[in-house]
Amino acid sequence: MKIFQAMMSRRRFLQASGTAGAVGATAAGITGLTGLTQAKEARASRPRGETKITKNICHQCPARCGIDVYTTDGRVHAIYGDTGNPIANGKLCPKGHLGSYFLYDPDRFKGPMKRTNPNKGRNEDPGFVPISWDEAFDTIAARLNNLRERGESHRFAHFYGRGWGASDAGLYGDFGKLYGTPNAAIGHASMCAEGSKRAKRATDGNDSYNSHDLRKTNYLLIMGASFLEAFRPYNNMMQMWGEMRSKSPKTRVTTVDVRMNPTMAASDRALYIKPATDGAFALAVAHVILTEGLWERDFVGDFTNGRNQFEAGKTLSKDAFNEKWVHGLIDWWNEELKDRTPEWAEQITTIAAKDIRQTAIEFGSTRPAMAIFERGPTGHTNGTYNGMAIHSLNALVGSLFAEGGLGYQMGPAYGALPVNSDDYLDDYARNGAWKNQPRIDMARTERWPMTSHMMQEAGPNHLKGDPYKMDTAMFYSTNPIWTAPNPKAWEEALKDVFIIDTSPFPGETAMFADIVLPESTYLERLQDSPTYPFEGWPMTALRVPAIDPIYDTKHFGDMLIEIGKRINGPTGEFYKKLDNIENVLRHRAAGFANAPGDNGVNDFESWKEKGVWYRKPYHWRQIRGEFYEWEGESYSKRMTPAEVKEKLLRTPSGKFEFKSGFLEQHADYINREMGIPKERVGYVQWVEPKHTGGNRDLYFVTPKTPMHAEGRGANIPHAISIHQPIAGGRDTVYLEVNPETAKARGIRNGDRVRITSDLGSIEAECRYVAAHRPDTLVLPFEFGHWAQGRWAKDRGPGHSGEITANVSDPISGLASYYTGKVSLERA
Ligand SMILES: Nc1nc2c(c(=O)[nH]1)N[C@H]1C(S)=C(S)[C@@H](COP(=O)(O)OP(=O)(O)OC[C@H]3O[C@@H](n4cnc5c(=O)[nH]c(N)nc54)[C@H](O)[C@@H]3O)O[C@H]1N2
Ligand SMILES: Nc1nc2c(c(=O)[nH]1)N[C@H]1C(S)=C(S)[C@@H](COP(=O)(O)OP(=O)(O)OC[C@H]3O[C@@H](n4cnc5c(=O)[nH]c(N)nc54)[C@H](O)[C@@H]3O)O[C@H]1N2
Ligand code: SF4
Ligand SMILES: [Mo]
Repeated sequence: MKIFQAMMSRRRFLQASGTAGAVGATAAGITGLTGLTQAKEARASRPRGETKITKNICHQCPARCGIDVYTTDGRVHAIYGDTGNPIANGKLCPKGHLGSYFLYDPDRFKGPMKRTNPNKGRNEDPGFVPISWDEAFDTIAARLNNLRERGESHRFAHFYGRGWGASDAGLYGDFGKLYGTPNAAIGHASMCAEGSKRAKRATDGNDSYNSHDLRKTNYLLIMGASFLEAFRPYNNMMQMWGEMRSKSPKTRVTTVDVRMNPTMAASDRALYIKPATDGAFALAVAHVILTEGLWERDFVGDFTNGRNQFEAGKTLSKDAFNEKWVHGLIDWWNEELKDRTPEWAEQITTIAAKDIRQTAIEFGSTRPAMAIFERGPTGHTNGTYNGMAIHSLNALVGSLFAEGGLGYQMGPAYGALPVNSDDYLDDYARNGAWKNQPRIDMARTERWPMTSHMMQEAGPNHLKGDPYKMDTAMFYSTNPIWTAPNPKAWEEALKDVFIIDTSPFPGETAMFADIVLPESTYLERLQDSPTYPFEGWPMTALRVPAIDPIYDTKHFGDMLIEIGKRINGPTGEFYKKLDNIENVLRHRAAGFANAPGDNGVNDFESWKEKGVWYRKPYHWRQIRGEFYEWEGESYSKRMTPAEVKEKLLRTPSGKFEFKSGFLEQHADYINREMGIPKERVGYVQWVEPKHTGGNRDLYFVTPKTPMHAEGRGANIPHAISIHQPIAGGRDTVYLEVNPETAKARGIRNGDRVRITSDLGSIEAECRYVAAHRPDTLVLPFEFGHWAQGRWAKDRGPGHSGEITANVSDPISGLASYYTGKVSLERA
């Protein structure tokens, strides 16, 4: 009898899991399995097939780890780190292994659809009905052609978040130029980490994140960057941590944060800083490096008489110092730094003067040393100035382009596209009215002259009709209706815009879509992925589909090309020649023929096989104050100052600027927006932050955790169930509160609490964490979705974005996510 029952259930299981792509059914079958016997039988009954391993790139964060995807009988069943990928080195963070949950998410969109309910809102069912791809593309193209004919093509906007490379966001430039819209590429950078890029642009002239030579560094000062939770490339950071902390001499680490994160817990010294005051700390460190005579003379220069004359409070004559690769040092000292003593900084940062001095002496006397930072110091209204002060420390100790120091990421040796967009411009593309229109987000206009993107402004601007109203907007891997600060403004804004969403999953933006064009998941698509800043040498990886799309989905790049083909005039011709993404990538890979990768990759086929092209070494090196280029065997080609200015230190002076020419070019704007006297705007300096929240008494940060995948991981059940390992969050996230702070408000561990900002309130469950600053509340980001599938929707506490005001650093445009003050009470 028992045997009969077991056989029955086994048969039922096999029926349910029948191989022909019945993916959702299989998941249900597995859930239905309860006993060990059944599991064993399921294993025994698995049909034997050949296992195929394909190369791919994890999609969950910008680390871009290379993965080996294991597929047997058409089913992806395992993902491991690719041993041949220099970032992954055969390892992954826990999220990487969970990628097949995206592929087999039962809530995925199964094919293109259109909306039937004209009303949009959280509680409106969109009434999606399936349509063909042709109908979808024709509908969109008809709208775009019509806009163009009316001279209103600027009212079409493309929004993107995680752009990967030449096969997706890399196509936007040509689209904008040919079709005629300034809004062809509104990226999420200003909702991400733009502050560090702009701080670097202002000081060393490069508008980019740094590459790092972590293996060789002996001192790391980490300020508001989650090295062991988020800092890019995350998985590799964990590997580097192991190397740095086990080599001899061990890399010493001081971490400055507003809460106890794992990085701080693992460091040699933990310094709790008052939020938004990192600039003051870094200036005091710089002050001590100078007064103690610890600066790198080969890079910075020296006093003409060879004696250190930096003395607190004392101005100096410019002639007394010969600057080498820095600009404005003595002016900076006289105008700002001479008074920035550790005692001064203690008043601002709450970090004891003796700890600041000690950190400065260690940092200044250990070579090579690096100061790194990310969204902590820059997620405030004074973010760019904070970042500039921190980055100045790298110049003072000569770490730029040095062994064990910081560089800039090189791009891949890609070939040209088969067609050149310049040959396909019609009169409208060249001279149409669209040319005089600003971007909808007002980036790079008088309103935000120093920014590259201002996505968070686009929704509110549309709402005001200033500079105009959008007509149609297409979203690629971004969901600002949920991730932007004050996202409810976006819910209002997107009601009367024709929305095209490309997410494979039913996210919030998709709920407002008029047309859904579901993209294939990353395991099903062909896509390139040049590395984010890593070790500097160029690298680009490839996503090779592990299986054919299991639903009726396409690659975003192919959607863009298909829409392009349907645009009237030469634009359509251009896209017909481009044809498809594989063609694009084959032409890009042709560039490898003249620059074969270190692993032998020299064309499209070998790229597919190995999954990654890279070419070491890094091309440039600064050695004891001289810059060299690699010449086949060594860094032997000495660079002239003109070459350094053109290729590396791309500032007006061709040097690292403590008095920033870039900021001085915008003196009127900075003076108007930040109240800094015009003649002082260029200096790396302390600027008071402007917190939102009026008299509220607590800071509020929403940091990333190891299980967090930007805003797109909440539909992975395993990831969200262990999202907050430190505070013990299971299937939810807790609000982490210092017990003193909680008790003063009569809040017990585990109580339901209300967090209130200027925008309103959200509720959460309180968890005592004694290691955080008493004035700072911590609520990891990713929960509180009102869409995004069954595991994400309505789970956990309220959404932190809803109490995050939309204010930004006027210079970088980075949304000040960490700057709003809140109050806390029992709910
Ligand atoms: N695991 C994981 N890794 C990721 C991502 C992910 O989703 N998950 N996303 C990637 C993306 S898109 C980004 S932008 C990066 C971001 O990488 P990070 O900037 O490193 O990450 P955050 O968690 O935003 O913030 C870093 C730290 O700043 C602290 N902080 C807040 N305010 C202040 C302050 O005023 N001063 C100081 N010193 N510290 C402060 C926070 O407590 C936090 O520990 O991570 C990338 N890596
Ligand atoms: N309160 C608060 N808000 C924050 C932050 C914070 O710390 N606190 N962090 C900010 C940061 S650093 C960032 S980078 C932004 C990120 O914010 P966004 O730019 O909005 O990016 P994601 O949240 O990752 O949204 C990705 C969207 O793409 C969809 N998607 C997932 N996979 C695919 C795919 O394969 N193809 C396509 N076409 N779509 C896909 C998802 O369903 C989702 O709708 O959020 C910011 N928002
Ligand atoms: S989530 Fe990021 S760090 Fe983790 S495996 Fe994927 S790409 Fe790598
Ligand atoms: Mo980000």
